[in-house]
Amino acid sequence: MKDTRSKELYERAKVHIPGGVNSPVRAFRAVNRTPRFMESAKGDRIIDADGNEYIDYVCSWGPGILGHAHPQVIKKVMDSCENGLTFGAPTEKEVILAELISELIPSMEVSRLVSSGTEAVMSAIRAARGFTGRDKIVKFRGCYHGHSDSLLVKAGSGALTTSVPDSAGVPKDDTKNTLVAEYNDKDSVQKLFDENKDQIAAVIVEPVAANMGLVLPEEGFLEFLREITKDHGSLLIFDEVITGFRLSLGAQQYYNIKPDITTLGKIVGGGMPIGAYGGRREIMQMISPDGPVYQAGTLSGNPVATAAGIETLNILKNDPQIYERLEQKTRKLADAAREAGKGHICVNQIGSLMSVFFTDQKVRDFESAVTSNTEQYADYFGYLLDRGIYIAPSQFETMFISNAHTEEDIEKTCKLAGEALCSLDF
Ligand code: HOZ
Repeated sequence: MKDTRSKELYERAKVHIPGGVNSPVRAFRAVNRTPRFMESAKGDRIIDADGNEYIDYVCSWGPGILGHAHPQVIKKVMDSCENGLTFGAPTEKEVILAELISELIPSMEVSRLVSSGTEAVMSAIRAARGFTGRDKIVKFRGCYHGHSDSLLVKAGSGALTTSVPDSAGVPKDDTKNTLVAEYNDKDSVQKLFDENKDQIAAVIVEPVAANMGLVLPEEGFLEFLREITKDHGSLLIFDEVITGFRLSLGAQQYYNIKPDITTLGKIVGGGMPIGAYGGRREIMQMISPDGPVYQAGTLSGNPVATAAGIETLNILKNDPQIYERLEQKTRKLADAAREAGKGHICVNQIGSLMSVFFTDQKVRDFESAVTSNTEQYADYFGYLLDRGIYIAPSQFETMFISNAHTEEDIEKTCKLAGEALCSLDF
């Protein structure tokens, strides 16, 4: 497979862009390869600068649930562009999107649109602190909530991939109120509440952790978080930047738990940069201009992004069977990998998300996730890349399946993934 053009572009990129990329995982360092520079994508395929075509299981890290360049979404975006790209003033589309969000995720009675998942989470934390009058927050080791200062503590995703779970440039003072518990470990949460009575503003969690690879909540864990936060007058924040509209409309519907605040990104913008945070009216009334918690943005509720988001959510809403179809396809991929790598790998899967870990342990938290042999992951990645299958260039990200993945492409992937696993030296 030719990669001359990608290599040239990477060399040029390194001159004026840190590490040659605008987001670290894209540099392919964890898989010892040169990043592929992409040029176009349609349906379940993505094409690089050398003309190589791949079946894409990154799906832009989640937003591509309908597949790339869905014609209805593209049409809405084009129509919206014709009318101007940004106004810095309210539009009807923002109202429609907020109504749609609250219809599909009822716990988000009132929501505010921002420009990214990072911004949504940062603002949600501020809202929780403003509402409770408390400073401390609890997060989980290996969960990633964007790159705002107070949340870059024991973070997953790119931070974990590059082995920097705590970032340089973050003053200690900015993280002194961030307490860290273990995912799926109720006792570790209980201990923090015992030690910090009446000081915890919120517990923030990815209801399904998807940034240390995919790690599912064990039975009762999310229920426990709901109870303990309620009992202590703290808020429960579900970071659904990845899971929102992926498992069902939200992970909260999937698990039947109602958080106080939810953050969204990715799918809610249909592939355009957007984020949202929202919750009960009394909490969201704290946000400026109604209340004292300040948060603002010129591109917040951007008309082109809201157009893409509305169309995407309407397509999902009008096709309730979509989640069953996504689950079936993903289960097929997961079962094929389990069979081929029996005894050597752990495959976690839920809805249209999945991860293959190169460990014989059951992966249920950060500690077990990092037992995965990342060199084997790199070999697995390379084998698939060279044969036209594009998965996350990091063990600590997740695979995303879209509605556009055809049965034929799923079959092809099962076969190649099986071969890749058999080729490894376990
Ligand atoms: N670490 C990000 C996903 N969880 C990657 C974002 C990107 O590189 O686009």
